[in-house]
Amino acid sequence: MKEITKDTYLNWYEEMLFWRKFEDKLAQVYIQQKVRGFLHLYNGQEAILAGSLHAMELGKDRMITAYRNHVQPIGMGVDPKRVMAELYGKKTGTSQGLGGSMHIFSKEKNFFGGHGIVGGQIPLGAGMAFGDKYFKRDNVTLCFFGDGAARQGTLHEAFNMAMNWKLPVVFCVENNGYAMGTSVKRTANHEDIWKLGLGYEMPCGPVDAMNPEKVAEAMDEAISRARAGEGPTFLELKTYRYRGHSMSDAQKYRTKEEVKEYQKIDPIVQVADKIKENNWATEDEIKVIDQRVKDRVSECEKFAEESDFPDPSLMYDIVYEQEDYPFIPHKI
Ligand SMILES: Cc1ncc(C[n+]2csc(CCOP(=O)(O)OP(=O)(O)O)c2C)c(N)n1
Ligand SMILES: [Mg+2]
Repeated sequence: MKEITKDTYLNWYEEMLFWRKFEDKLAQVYIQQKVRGFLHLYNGQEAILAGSLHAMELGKDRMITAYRNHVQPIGMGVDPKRVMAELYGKKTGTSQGLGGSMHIFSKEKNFFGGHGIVGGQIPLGAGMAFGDKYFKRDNVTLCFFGDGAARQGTLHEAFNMAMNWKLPVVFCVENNGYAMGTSVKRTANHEDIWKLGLGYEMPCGPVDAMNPEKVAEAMDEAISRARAGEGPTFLELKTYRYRGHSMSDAQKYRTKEEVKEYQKIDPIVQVADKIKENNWATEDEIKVIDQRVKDRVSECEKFAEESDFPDPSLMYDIVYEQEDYPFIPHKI
C-alpha cells in the first residue's frame, strides 16, 4: 500500500473537511429551496471515501454507489463546482442539471452513479467488474451500498456470480446503522452484515470505518486481491450518518445522545487529533486550510448560483420515447 504519511493526513483533513462543508452548504441552500427534490447527505461517513481513495488507482479503478453520492465523484476528480451546479439543476452540472441530487455521474472520472433504486447498483457493480475481466483490463470496481440494500435479494445473485467468475470487485456495505428509520438491529437476527459473504466463501470482514487509515488498509488488501485475479471481497464498513436519512427526516428513531456518542469519534476529529499529536501542522497552518476549504465551498456556490438553467426544450429531447407507448391506451 502507498505509505500513509503526514501529507496523507493533511490531505485527508482538507478533503474530508471540504466534503463535510460542501454538504453543509447543500443543506443550507436546500432549506432556501435552491436545491429541490431529495437530498441525502454523507456527513459522518467521510472516512470511507478518504481511505478508499488512498487504496485505489485513480484513472483506472471504478466506483459506483447509491443516492448518497455528492462527495464521491469529487474525490474521484470531478469538479465540485459542476457537482453543486447539478444539485441546483443548472446546465453546467455533471448531467446538464437533468440528473439532480441522486444521479451524479462521470464516465470520464470512472464514477458510475448515483442510483436511487436501493441495491440496484450491486449487480451493476458486478457487471462493471465483469466487463473489465472480459476485456482483460486490470481495473477494480468498488461497489458501495447501504445496510438496507444489503438485505435485498439482488445481493445474493451478484455475490454468487462474482465469486463463480472471480470478478475484480470489492463489495462494500456502508453500515450507518439505519435504512431510513429502520435500525439494523430490527432488520435481521444478527448485526454482522459482513457474514453474508460466508455463504459464498467470499473473503469478508468488518472494518472500523470512522478511521480512514483502517479503511485504507482493508481496502488495499481487497483491491490487491481483486487486481491479482483472486476475485471479490465483502467489507462491512461500520460508520454513522449524523444527519437524517434525507432532509425531510424528523429522526424520531434515534436519540440525540446516540448522535453525540458518534461525534466523539468523528472521522475528521480523529484525523485532526493525529495531526496535532504528531505536530504535523501548527494551529495557524490548520486555520489556513480551514479558510481554503471555506473559499472552495463559496466558489462552488457562486458558480452554481450564477449558472443558467437548461433550456426547457431539453425536457422533451432527452426523455425515452416510443410511438406505440403506452401499449394499453390511457382512459383519461
Ligand atoms: C428498491 C427500493 N426500495 C425502497 C426504496 C426507498 N428507500 C430509499 S432509501 C431507503 C433506505 C436504504 O437504506 P440503506 O441501504 O441503509 O442506505 P443509507 O440511506 O443508510 O445510506 C429506502 C428503503 C428505494 N429507493 N428502492
Ligand atoms: Mg444505512
